[in-house]
Amino acid sequence: MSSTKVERTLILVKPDGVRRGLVGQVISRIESKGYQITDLKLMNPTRALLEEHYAEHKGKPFFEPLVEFMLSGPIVAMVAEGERVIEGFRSLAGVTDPTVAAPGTIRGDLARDQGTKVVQNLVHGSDSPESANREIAIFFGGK
Ligand code: DAT
Ligand code: MG
Repeated sequence: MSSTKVERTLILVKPDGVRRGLVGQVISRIESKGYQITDLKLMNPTRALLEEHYAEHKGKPFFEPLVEFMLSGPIVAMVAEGERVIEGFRSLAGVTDPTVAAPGTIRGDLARDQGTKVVQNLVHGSDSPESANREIAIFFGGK
């Protein structure tokens, strides 16, 4: 807890969040927490980009539904910066399953089980410094 190392994380508002007009709420929560958004774009990612981003899930039963879902509409990609922002944003987002994500979190307040093969949970946040570097390069490396 005494660490003060500045980190960067990749945050995505997934197609469900953009479709439902929740981009502002997500950004507001990030800014209200005190993190700085240093990069931001609305985009239509390619299948190749998404397969690279979600490479760790290749072979899992939800991989193809996940990629299809992520291709179903525009997403917003951003980089947020701050001390322990990787852990901090995952805390703001809540756990993966929105049904049990704590009230007060983005997923807990704004998402629920939709009965689909892939969990639709509004946002992505990198889970480690290694993932963050890799994912930021995928989404913003060639800008
Ligand atoms: P997170 O997004 O919380 O880091 P993850 O990296 O394990 O979760 O999975 C990526 C996404 O895939 C997740 O946001 C929703 C979906 N997903 C994960 N596990 C799933 C499962 N068991 N069934 C359906 N979809 C799942
Ligand atoms: Mg993940």
